[in-house]
Amino acid sequence: MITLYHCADARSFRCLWALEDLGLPYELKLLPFPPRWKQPDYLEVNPLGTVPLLIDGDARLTESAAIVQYLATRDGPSALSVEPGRPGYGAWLNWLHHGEATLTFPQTLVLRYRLLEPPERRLPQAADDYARWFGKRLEEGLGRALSDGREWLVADRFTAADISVAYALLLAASLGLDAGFPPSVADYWARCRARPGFRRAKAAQRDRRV
Ligand SMILES: N[C@@H](CCC(=O)N[C@@H](CS)C(=O)NCC(=O)O)C(=O)O
Repeated sequence: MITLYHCADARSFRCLWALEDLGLPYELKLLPFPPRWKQPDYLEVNPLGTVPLLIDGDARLTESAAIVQYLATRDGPSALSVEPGRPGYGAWLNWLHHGEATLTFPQTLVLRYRLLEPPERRLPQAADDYARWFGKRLEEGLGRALSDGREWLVADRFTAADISVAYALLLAASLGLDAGFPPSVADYWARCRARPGFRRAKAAQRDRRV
């Protein structure tokens, strides 16, 4: 049985969405955020204190993009994978990791220095700079890619790459950065939110909220 440690709408949402989309059985451990303060015994399970943590037999993974890739390929080719040697394989991997490394990372600085730190430790200039940095990368990367009218990022179908990138859009919406989405990105984000797997993942975290 796969176990996923998760906080509502944190990066572990990518993993929950992939589990739901693939229809894999799993146990969900829903934690309060941030677990290192609100559930310190979690540090015994994951000394990093971060979510996601996915345990599957002897596999222990703590990187959300790697987990989505792992789940998509765990049992061989799946609806969410693009296989080595197939058209779009390189683009699939690149978008999968772009979603975290390029589109989510700058937003965590906005989150921290605009909202999470106590007022006296906030850094409006850093938060504003990284909000702009995110906006530029979004426009130059995802916005430009979608301007050819494609529905999904690779292989003419919804894949794990879309899950990874769409999570970055979810976080942007929660930070109020979605007002700057180019129209093609706003439409893509609406398509992603309408996916049955996205809705089931949202319901799963809602039903088990602590
Ligand atoms: N690169 C990792 C980052 C994991 C991470 O930092 N997760 C955040 C939630 S989105 C977290 O657990 N933060 C709590 C903390 O750092 O104490 C991933 O993609 O999973």
